[in-house]
Amino acid sequence: MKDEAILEAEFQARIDADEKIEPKDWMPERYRRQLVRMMSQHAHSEIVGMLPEGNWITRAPTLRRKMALLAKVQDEAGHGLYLYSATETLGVDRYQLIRDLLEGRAKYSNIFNYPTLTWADVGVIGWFVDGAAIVNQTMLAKSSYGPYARAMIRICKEEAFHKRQGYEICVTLARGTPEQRRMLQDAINRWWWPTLMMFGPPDDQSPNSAELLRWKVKRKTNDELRQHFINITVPQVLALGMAIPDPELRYDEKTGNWLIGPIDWDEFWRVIRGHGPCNRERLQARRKAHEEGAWVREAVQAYARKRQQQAASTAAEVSHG
Ligand code: FAQ
Repeated sequence: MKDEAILEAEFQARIDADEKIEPKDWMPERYRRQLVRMMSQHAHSEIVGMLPEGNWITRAPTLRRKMALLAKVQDEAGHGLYLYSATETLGVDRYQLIRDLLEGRAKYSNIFNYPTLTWADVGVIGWFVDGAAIVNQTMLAKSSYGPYARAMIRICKEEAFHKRQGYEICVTLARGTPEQRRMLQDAINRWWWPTLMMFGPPDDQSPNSAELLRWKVKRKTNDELRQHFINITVPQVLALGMAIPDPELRYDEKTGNWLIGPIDWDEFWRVIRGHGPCNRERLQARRKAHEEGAWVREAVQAYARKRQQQAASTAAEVSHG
């Protein structure tokens, strides 16, 4: 049996050589736990993330919009399932993770604790929230843990469709009546700052980043990804003739960055500790869905047991016959 320190050095050498770590490979317990934390939070975010937009499926303005929104919300459910499956490769049980969520012990993205007040919110979520998710997840597709990186590749392809459906809604509203433009601007004003918070606290207040960067789970820091998103998104907002709700926003010729005013980090910590505008409502909706889905889980388990019994009796017949 090799010494733990040697195993760790070999593990780090594999990471440094950009090798992927696979489920059966040796890994430090801390690496495994960090991945379970991050991937399960991500899975929960996808599932809770269905709720704000799901709220608008019955009120979409046209059949085409309804079909696109339905497909998007179903994709988010799929992302949650890939991510719970990927997390299970680390030796945890998804039902335990889901219990942690439903009992209020697990985190999920801050962004899904805000309400969707108008149809413009659906457009802005696709554009900003999926846009931010793409920036973050394109990097995670290069993460050192194989199952997570592979899940991200497919998820990012679907997020790209989501972002386009959102931006297209916003283009339509921006070219519409003064009332539609006002509605769009109001949604931009409400979603801009919480979207910037999605990238996590500033680097000097991010306890997990250093370790995750060393293990190449994260490939860029929270602030680097946030800045990249800002640089992509500000010109898109301006191209629609809309405003960014930040009086301090300015372009820095030297670095080519759009610089923003201060983010209200107190709001972020409040929201992720359970005191955002919709935290209670979101968890109640998930608990209700979980209870109402109990019969489906029981039926699936009964079917699986029946198939196992059939397979066992067929095997017994073959060995006797
Ligand atoms: N929300 O040390 P760090 C989507 C927590 S998917 C809530 O910087 P880390 C698709 C963090 O957990 C959106 N909590 O943490 C979609 C930690 O607490 P802990 C989800 C947050 O892990 C679109 C503490 O703060 N995406 O949108 C947040 O190094 C539309 C200290 O933070 C992912 O999960 C936050 N925003 O970096 C779906 C991507 N940020 O656990 C539906 C994967 C930080 O120590 C509709 N995750 N915290 O108690 C990541 O990339 C990273 O985990 C970060 C945080 C960047 C989120």
